[in-house]
Amino acid sequence: VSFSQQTYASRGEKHAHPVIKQLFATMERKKSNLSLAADVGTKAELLEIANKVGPYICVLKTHVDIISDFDRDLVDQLQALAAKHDFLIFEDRKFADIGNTVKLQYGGGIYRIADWAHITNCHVIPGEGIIHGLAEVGMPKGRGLLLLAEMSSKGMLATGTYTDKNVEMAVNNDFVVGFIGSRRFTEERDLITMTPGVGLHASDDALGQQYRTPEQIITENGSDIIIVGRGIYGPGKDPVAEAQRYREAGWNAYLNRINL
Ligand code: BMP
Repeated sequence: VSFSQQTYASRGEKHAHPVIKQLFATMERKKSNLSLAADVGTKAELLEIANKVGPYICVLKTHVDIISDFDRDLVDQLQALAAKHDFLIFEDRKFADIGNTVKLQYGGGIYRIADWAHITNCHVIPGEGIIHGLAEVGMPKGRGLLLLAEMSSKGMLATGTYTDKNVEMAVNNDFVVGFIGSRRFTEERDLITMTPGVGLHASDDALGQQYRTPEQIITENGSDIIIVGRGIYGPGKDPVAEAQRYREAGWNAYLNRINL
């Protein structure tokens, strides 16, 4: 049976990676396959939205380098919210340099991402060394890595053999737990897919983002988690009401899939 037709709970029970085990258990407990892309500019705004929307999500996705007043206390408070509301933290760093450099970027600098992010991601444009460099830092801490096998934006270049190479590298590296992309990529091991570019209606923004619906992504394409940003906190929106709507839409799309 394809992984897409199994429940999150049963996949979690069998999973070899501790982060994904924890993730599937969280998803099942909260009946949520929703990740919030919290692209806000200040510490106060990030903490506020994480606290409000936290009850409805399985993963909080951050871009810490857009926070103007980032500090150590933000990390402490985010970790407290992750414990309080039962979600994981995914720093969407998109590493893209040689193994030795990404090792320094992941473990050090101001952000020290490996200390607090359960999950991060990278492009494999430099070759497999990027995964090995990140793994040296992240594996001992029990972290997981996603590869950007595809992107959601118009004209993106991650297609064909480049996407296939991502899948090959993922299957062969235990530190890799899955992909950013639009669909399920392999049955060789239970590598998850998280999908950005999700809206309740298919549409675009002015800078190339393309939105597809939870049904397209979860039910039809077999992805595991929807990532939603502006659909939840965009102008004029009530983030709690929208998060509830997306959670329900994502979960129903999953129920429809496993009942197929
Ligand atoms: P929004 O739903 O507001 O369009 O936000 C999408 C989020 O997902 C952003 O944080 C963006 O950086 C991220 N993202 C994306 O949109 N497409 C990709 O292919 C990969 C991403 O990480």
